[in-house]
This record gives sequence, structure tokens and C-alpha cells, in this order.
Amino acid sequence: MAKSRFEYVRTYEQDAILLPNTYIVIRLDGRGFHRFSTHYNFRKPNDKRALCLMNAAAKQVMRHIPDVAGAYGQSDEYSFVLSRECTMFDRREAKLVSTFASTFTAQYQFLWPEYFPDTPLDGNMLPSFDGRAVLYPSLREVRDYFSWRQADCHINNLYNTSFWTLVLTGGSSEHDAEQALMGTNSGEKNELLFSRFGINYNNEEIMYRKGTMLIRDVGAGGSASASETTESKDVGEKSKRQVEREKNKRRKAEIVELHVDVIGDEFWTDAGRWIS
Ligand code: DGT
Ligand code: MG
Ligand code: MG
Ligand code: MG
Ligand code: MG
Repeated sequence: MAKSRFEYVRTYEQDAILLPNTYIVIRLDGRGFHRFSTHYNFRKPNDKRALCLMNAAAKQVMRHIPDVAGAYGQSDEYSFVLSRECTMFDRREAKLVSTFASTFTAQYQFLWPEYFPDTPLDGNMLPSFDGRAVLYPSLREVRDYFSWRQADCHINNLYNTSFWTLVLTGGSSEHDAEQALMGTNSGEKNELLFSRFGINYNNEEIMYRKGTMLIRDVGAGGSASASETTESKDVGEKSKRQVEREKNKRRKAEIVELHVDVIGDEFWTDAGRWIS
């Protein structure tokens, strides 16, 4: 096909290509959800409807994008980890990040009425999500990444639970609650909840304390055979057929929602089942 004389402008496009043979983590985060959650009267400190809506939107993203091995969500954020051999969009960063952010946003809006049946979305306050991609060279960093997000969930949730218990049950002003918590460590917050309100923090809803992990149940032996996953192979070592087979398995696998500790070893001993 003949090219127009304008065609040259395309040469100005610069694609950032994500390094091959690395895990890609794409984290999405709600834009201005402090205001958004206030506008729609999210319950404090946690709104189950909002968190379940996040989980439902993330599951839909996983259903539509089989390269996603697993995902972790808490508050207004979700992180998706892509397998190392992912070649989606030839690993072009902008295409990946923008597709994840828009797919998630579309699903969030579409599913909204199911979770907030009495609260229609307001055209002046629609949800949107930003996104970024980070590369990790080995499972070690991927594991530490999820631990980092879960530690963040824990710290924020313990603080928010203490704060809103002081305000909503204890009758403190927001200012006084903030003062009371200033400089306290987690042991002191646990103690405050227990001694003043009889709340054992460890009995609070586990989804609030641990966040949500979504993995694919690819069955025993995992996405590849056991020997293949224990020493996870580098890209190039896997045949195209093998990569395709694994992707098909992921596509068909049921998505499982877990509220578990991802910082300790237990969750990772069988990680080959869902990530390779
Ligand atoms: P950003 O991300 O820089 O655009 O700004 P924000 O406002 O989204 O800030 P971020 O992401 O650091 O914090 C998340 C906000 O979302 C935070 O203000 C609390 C709110 N949020 C998330 N989940 C819930 C919930 O279940 N209940 C309530 N009440 N608020 C929530
Ligand atoms: Mg932020
Ligand atoms: Mg946000
Ligand atoms: Mg956030
Ligand atoms: Mg196009």
C-alpha cells in the first residue's frame, strides 16, 4: 500500500519494551479514591461492597488476560503478575499498562450496580485507575513485592480500625483519635483495641487484614510438570508449544480467591502451581 507523505511522523513513536524473561507486575490504583469513597459513602474503615467489587473486576481482568498468573488487591489497588514468558503486545509497556487500566476500569463500572444497587454512579464522579509496570528478575522479588503490599494492607488496616473505633464507638473527635494514635506501634494499637473496646484485632474480618490473592487453580503439578516448575525455566528453554499449553491451562483454570498470609513460607511452597 502506498504510504502518504505524512507517514514519517510514525517514526517519532517510541515504544518502551519491557525486558524479556522477567516477571511483569502491573499495579493499578484508584485515582482520588479518598474523595471517591467519601462521595459514595463507603463504610469506614472498610466497605465490603467496595472491596468485593475490586475483586470481581480483577477476576474479570484475569479471565480476559490469560498471561496473568495471579493478582493481589487491597484498598483501592490491584497488582497483577504476568508470567516471565509473557509476550502479550510484544511486551510494549504502554499497551500493557493502558489495557490493564482500561479493562479494569470498564469492569469496575460495569459491575458497580451489582455491588451498589442503591447508589447509581454519578457522571461527575466516575472511577478511574492509574497503572504502572515493574519488572522483577526472580520469584524472590515477586514474593517480596506481594509481602510489601500485604504489609502495607496490615499497617493501614490496623491504623484505620483503631482510628474509626475511637471515633465511631469511642465518641472521640477525629482530631483526638489522631492524637491518641500518634507514635503508637502495632502492639499498642492492638492493646488499645482490646482494653478499651474488647476487640481482638486478629478476629477482625480476614479480607480486611490480609487483602485478597487471586490465583489460578491449575491443578496438582502446576502450570508445567513438577520438574519443570521447581527449576523454573528461562524463556528460550521452553518450547513454544509448552508455553502455549501452559497458557491454555491458565485460561481454563478456575480463579480462586484467597485471604491468606503471603509473607510467610507456606503460601510459596507450592507457588509452582500458579506461577512459573
Ligand atoms: P491517588 O491514589 O494518589 O489518586 O489518591 P487516593 O485518594 O486514591 O489515595 P490512596 O490510593 O493512597 O488511598 C486510597 C483511599 O481510598 C483512602 O483514602 C481510603 C479509600 N478507601 C479505599 N478502600 C476503602 C474502604 O473500603 N472504605 C473507605 N471508607 N475508604 C476506602
Ligand atoms: Mg496514591
Ligand atoms: Mg488511590
Ligand atoms: Mg491506593
Ligand atoms: Mg488499534
